[in-house]
Amino acid sequence: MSSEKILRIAQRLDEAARLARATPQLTGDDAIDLHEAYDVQRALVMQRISRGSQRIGMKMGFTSRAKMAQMGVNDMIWGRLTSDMLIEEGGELDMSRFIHPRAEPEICFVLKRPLEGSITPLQALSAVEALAPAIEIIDSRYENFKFSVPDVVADNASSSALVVGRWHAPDTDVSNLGLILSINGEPVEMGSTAAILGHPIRALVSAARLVAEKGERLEAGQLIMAGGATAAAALQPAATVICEMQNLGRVVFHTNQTEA
Ligand code: OOG
Ligand code: MG
Repeated sequence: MSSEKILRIAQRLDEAARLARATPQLTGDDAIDLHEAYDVQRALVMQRISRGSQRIGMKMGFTSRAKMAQMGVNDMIWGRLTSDMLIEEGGELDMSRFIHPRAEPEICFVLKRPLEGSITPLQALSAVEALAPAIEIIDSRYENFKFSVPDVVADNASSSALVVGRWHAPDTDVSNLGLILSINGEPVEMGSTAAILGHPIRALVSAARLVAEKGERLEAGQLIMAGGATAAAALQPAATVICEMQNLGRVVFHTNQTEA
């Protein structure tokens, strides 16, 4: 594919994100395959970095049945996280920056050593500095939150913001922790960290393998989001969103008064 086409699509998606205005799915001249989609994603994230954002890690997508079923997708994907996406725990999300944001409960790992290629869960764990309960805020840049797998990969796996809770020791058992996502005091999603590939550490194993396919590695200091354990919940203005995880504590953020 021509680099001109990659740049054109990256610019289209970058603009949709910056203006918080949905764009149609990639069809016709802008239709792409999965390989091209990751090229678009890289170009898109480079544009953010050229505006002053820093790369802070990566996220896994569709690591649970609940997420795959909600979006009608069967393949794991990944995206790049940048510093502009970080929301302070207990902080406020400016809804005017988003199109149709949704929140989902996740586990976040921070690495103390790089990880690369084909590794075992034990090797993955030995590179973890700490882990935390987290909420990812996703916001597809496509109309009606509808996409094919290449579409969503090009759109940096819908990533838009993340809130990370208190850090815990890497040997904390996160294999099967109950969790509740609630909005304004109402439980909206319930599940277990076991929904993430049977054990969230497997998301880290997959992350190392998938980035290696693109010639990258996971770096020390990077945050790795393991993927949503439940379906994602739509966000409204003036809401308090809490994810409570067994043994790990709660993660909170608020949405402001503005409409998305
Ligand atoms: C794509 C991103 C998927 C997850 O945790 O599974 C994802 C989407 O659902 O829009 O972040
Ligand atoms: Mg996610």
